[in-house]
Amino acid sequence: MNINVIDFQKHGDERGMLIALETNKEIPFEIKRVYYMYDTLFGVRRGFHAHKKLQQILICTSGSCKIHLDNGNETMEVVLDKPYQGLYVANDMWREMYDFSPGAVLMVLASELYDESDYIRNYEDFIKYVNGKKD
Ligand code: T46
Repeated sequence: MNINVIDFQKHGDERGMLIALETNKEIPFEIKRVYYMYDTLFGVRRGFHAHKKLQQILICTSGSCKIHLDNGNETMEVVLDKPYQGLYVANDMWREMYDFSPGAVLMVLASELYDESDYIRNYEDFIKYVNGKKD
């Protein structure tokens, strides 16, 4: 599976580090929404859905977590543990997030506003949906 982990440009000096992210520059789409997860406990697994249209960049701005991706044919695990890296997650991709370290913050930049009808929350439905697109 082709996974795109983007290394953002670091602007650092003796005061510390800064990352700047702009629509259609570092981020390959127009950012319409930003949300973030924090206080997710280590044993908790979340996500368990795919999106029909939404594209996202996932950035673990603090601590670490793991992302399980599944395109219906292949799966992959990605560790996010660097605040200067972003994982691009395309549409039609099942995702689960887990192994959040204490204090982890997972920030998400999204290409669309929140829309529950864009979610596929049942794995069998997801497989049918991606297989149906191949016909
Ligand atoms: C995704 C992964 C990485 C809102 O009201 N607005 C929002 O923009 C979002 C994202 C969520 N919510 C509400 C809906 C639920 O009542 O917040 C609650 C938790 O959302 P959800 O269970 O969908 O959270 P996760 O962590 O399973 O998934 C989220 C995103 O929903 C999803 O798009 O790709 O993070």
